[in-house]
Amino acid sequence: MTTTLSTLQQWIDAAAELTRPDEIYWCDGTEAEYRRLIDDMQQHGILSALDQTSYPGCYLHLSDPSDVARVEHLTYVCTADPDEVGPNNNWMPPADAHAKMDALFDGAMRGRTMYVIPYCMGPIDSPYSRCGVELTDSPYVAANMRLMTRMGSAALKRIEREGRFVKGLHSTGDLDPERRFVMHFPEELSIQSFGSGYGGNALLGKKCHALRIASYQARTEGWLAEHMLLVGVESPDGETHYLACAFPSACGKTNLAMLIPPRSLPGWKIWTLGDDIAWLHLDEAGRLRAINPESGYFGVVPGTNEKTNKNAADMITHDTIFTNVARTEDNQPWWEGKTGGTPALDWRGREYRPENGPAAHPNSRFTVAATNNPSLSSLADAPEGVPISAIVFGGRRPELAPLVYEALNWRHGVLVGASVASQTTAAQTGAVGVVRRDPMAMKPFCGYNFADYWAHWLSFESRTDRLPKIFHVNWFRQDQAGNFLWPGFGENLRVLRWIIDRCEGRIDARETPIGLLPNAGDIDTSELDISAETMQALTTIDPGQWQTELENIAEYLGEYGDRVPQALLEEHRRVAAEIAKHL
Ligand code: GTP
Ligand code: SPV
Ligand code: MN
Repeated sequence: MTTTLSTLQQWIDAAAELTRPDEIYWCDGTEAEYRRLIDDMQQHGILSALDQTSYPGCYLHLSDPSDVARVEHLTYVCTADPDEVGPNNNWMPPADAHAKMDALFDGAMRGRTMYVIPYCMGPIDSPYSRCGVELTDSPYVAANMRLMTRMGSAALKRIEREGRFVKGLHSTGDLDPERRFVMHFPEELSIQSFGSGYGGNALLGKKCHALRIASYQARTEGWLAEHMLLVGVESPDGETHYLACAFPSACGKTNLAMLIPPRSLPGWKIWTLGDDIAWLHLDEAGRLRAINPESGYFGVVPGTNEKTNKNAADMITHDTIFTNVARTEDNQPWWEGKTGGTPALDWRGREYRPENGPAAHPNSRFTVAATNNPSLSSLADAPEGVPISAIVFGGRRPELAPLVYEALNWRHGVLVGASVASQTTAAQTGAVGVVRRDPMAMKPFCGYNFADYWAHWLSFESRTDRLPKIFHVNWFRQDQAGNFLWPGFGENLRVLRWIIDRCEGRIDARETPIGLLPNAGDIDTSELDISAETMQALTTIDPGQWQTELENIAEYLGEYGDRVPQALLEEHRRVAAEIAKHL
């Protein structure tokens, strides 16, 4: 296979000239090709088959122990003007970055195959979708891209028709952490990633394209590319609301997107549109609509079981690539939080010993096609996407943030989003459990200056009067002993119900300085083992703590200097003044 698009062919020729692969292979996206990739990787020791009787079509990949998460400190956005990327990104002049990357890529694919992966982010016939081509020397990346994106001939056809695509060049190199970079060139619509084979560093359609490059494009084109799950919540009456929820990495998006309603809420149904990324556009009627650019899930494995998330547990029993989980004696995958089994080999392939730490890496992942998901929405491929009733922000806050609150209006909601903070997780290298600001859950993913990004969010207010309501949730409040106050998982539907009732104007709320909170008793806790005091703790605020929080937020916004929109600062002053009245 080659292409009729000369710009594509020329770019591939130039990349091959630089990287010197032995062979160039064009991915067509067929099942047969996927099988060949899997067989090939097994022969080369990149994948091993798990027990095919209990886990048919499941394989295990163990990555280099230094290469198990995104590397934010090695991720750059390279634009002509450094101010354009802001304090939220690492910046390098494009020419310097190219020189650095050219040196790394020089001859890097010798002895390897270069896979040409044309992909479409979003339904293949959606006007909102965007395409890219990833060139990689990793068959693991090729197989994962097949599960995660609409990859192959159909995408290539669209690329040839449109003549426009994001260029992604990737090589695992020698996996030397000193020679590892993920570079974005939004002005050139290109990405170059070297030295990592892991998830968000290597599957370039995901965070690199669908968030960093797409957010940059979305700003000039008037839409939003967000780190959000997309879920449909159907009531027993058959009324479905679509929610777009932005939680930082490893903070519950996949789980909420495929939640199983608790037995005490019969008749409710959950339909998954997406678990990680949403692209939002205003439609002609002024409603915000969303598509999921992905078509598969790269999800956190630890903690997945029949109780927390039966849909995910079921979905990963077949046709799944596991990365960095442990194995039992009889070659079944194993992870912390799995029901049954004991680990024999850990995620590094060593005999499991508790003193070496967890058996599965805390950021071990599953890759599956969305079609594995029992709760996949029938609208997952709808070119027009789904209309959004509510935007929900959230994070891991052991204290302070209540279970749920509603912003007073869009502008206040943008402040709530810009103020998101969360404990860091194993999804990125570095310390875990440190609360950091993660505005709109986009700290690692916004491809331009956050100050401009907040202005862009605010600008939607003047474009339509049909914007969704904005909420904030926190499933992660803890008591002194570190136990979660809220049961979470399926029970989160109780909170979604309140959110939907608010959207429909069916229920009152209590005005507080930080926004609208549920009245006592309005979050249904029937059949839950939760005390009135705990619910009280989850649905009240401590003005003293919030005063400190507002000071911290002001300090954070201050890092963005004069570029921060005045409207955001005014909103901050208004909330701070409200809190001061309650001290
Ligand atoms: P990324 O793929 O990194 O973007 O993560 P995500 O936001 O999709 O997170 P995910 O749903 O995979 O959850 C991450 C971890 O949080 C898992 O170990 C879950 O078991 C745990 N988790 C998810 N939802 C809840 C919840 O409601 N309560 C509690 N206590 N833990 C949760
Ligand atoms: C995240 O870290 O938010 C993920 C996993 O979804 S990765 O693809 O590695 O970015
Ligand atoms: Mn994510």
